[in-house]
Amino acid sequence: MLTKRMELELNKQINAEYWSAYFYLSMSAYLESIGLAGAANWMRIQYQEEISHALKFFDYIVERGGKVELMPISEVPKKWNDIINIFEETLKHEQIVTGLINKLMDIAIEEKDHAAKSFLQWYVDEQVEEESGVQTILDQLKMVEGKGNGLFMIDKDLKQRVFVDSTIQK
Ligand code: OFO
Repeated sequence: MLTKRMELELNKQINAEYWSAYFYLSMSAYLESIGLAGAANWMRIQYQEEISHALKFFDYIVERGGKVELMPISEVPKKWNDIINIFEETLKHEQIVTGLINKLMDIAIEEKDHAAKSFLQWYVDEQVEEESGVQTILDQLKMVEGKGNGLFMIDKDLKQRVFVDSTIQK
């Protein structure tokens, strides 16, 4: 059984994951509007990943006999300066999410919830991948100053990304 505090914090994280999904979908729409279909695809896959992260929390609360409570999703930005700015904001956001996951882990420790600690470890590891994947793209974009042939090639590469549900693979 989850403690009330743990249940509330896990529910809040469902909301944070949906906010992330919405954030990346908004970026995807913006990237489509400026003709970067590959980067738009990458963000759309990112959106799908966030949905899978949210559902993993949802299923876990149910499995532990808790109550899922969905909260309103607050507004997301709609406009950015350029592609480098988008990936900088993405990295910044993932670093914030890493902080939220670490805080959840701290709460699981305080609540002496060993099962939740084990569950949350998946997200701790996932955040390492999230940050490093975004950092790599950001480095490449900076190398080509986010423009010209270099950007064309990176965008082509980002078009290749497909959704793999890592929540059921690990
Ligand atoms: Fe759910 O990892 Fe990104 O936000």
